[in-house]
Amino acid sequence: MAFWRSKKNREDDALGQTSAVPSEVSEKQPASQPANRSAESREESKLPPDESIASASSPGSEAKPSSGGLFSKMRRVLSKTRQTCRTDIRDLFKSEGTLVDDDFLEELFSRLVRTDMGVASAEAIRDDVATRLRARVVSLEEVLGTITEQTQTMLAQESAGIQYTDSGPTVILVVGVNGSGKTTSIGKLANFLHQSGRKVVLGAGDTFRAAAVEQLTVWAGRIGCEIVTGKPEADPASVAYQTVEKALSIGADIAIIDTAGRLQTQVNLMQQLEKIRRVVEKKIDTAPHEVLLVLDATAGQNAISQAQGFSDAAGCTGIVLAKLDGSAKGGVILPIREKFQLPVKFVGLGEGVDDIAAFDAAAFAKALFTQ
Ligand SMILES: Nc1nc2c(ncn2[C@@H]2O[C@H](COP(=O)(O)OP(=O)(O)OP(=O)(O)O)[C@@H](O)[C@H]2O)c(=O)[nH]1
Ligand SMILES: [Mg+2]
Repeated sequence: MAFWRSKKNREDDALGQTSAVPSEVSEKQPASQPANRSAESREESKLPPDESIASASSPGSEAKPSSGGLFSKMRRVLSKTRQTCRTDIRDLFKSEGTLVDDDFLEELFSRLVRTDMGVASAEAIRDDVATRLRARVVSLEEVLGTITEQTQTMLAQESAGIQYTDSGPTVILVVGVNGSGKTTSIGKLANFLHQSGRKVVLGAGDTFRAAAVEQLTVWAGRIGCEIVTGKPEADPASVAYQTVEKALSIGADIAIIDTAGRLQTQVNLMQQLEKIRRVVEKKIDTAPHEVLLVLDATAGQNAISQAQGFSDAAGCTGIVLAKLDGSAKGGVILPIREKFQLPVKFVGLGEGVDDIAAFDAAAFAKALFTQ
């Protein structure tokens, strides 16, 4: 898709003061594939499943988020949300068609709210249906077509892809609450960028858990990209610094830095993110070029409260909505788009290496409501 290759200057982001350069960082070449890992240790370290990783390099796999593949994949992962929607809305229709009156509109509204799209979005869709179809006898397909169009309008956004720098490595910081899907999303994104010919360096900035470093190391090994790891409990900012340094020294196109999960209410940890930003900026004054907030789609409306604190505190530039495949709450993307100025850049469609797609409003709206 075109935007993967577009190079736009990022918007200026106010960062704090610079700080001392941290130490205690080691650099590693990509790790070789760990052999015969037990299911138990895989669970503990949240390693990606073997079969999905194996498909990463298999020719013909859907490694690239192309529009055609994207739509069918999106349709598949949104099936839970779509089933809820369609079944609920279909119940409002008689075989010969149904009159769009106040009762119908109120029923439609309450059924839309069940997709976790939130009251404001459901109201907007209901009002659009009222404007266009009131007092007419309509079919299910006609109403769904109207809803799809309105949803697409509401999801429309200007920028979708990564904002690449004009020169030097593009630095991407990945943040979010615990378990939202950060490390997995990094692995999938890194794989896609690597496959599209970009040189990628990963930074294992979650130094709290040894398993977190191992998880990212496995991804790097399988993808075949470089990774920078710190000693256990090293300062995450030092890992971030060394990751950017490594990216500069080897002429990498992209550096993606993982961070530990945190809540925006954890002041120390949020300050740590600030420090990471400052040290990264010390190396490249326009970095980080992207701060991606990973949200868990299965959290539904809770994902929004997660986003609210983070988007300001961490200076986020975009959202990755992970775990859409497991969610019947795909509608949550509507209030996310409505409440935040942040574009949704990627959606996570599963745990496999190919299960990430660039967000496409039209495909998403269609996959939510059409058959
Ligand atoms: N089904 C599905 N599972 C996902 C997706 N993304 C991540 N997961 C799973 O969600 C769990 C947590 O993912 P991680 O990537 O470890 O999440 P994290 O945010 O890095 O977690 P912490 O580092 O502990 O904060 C793992 O079991 C992943 O396999 C997705 O798009 N779909
Ligand atoms: Mg992680």
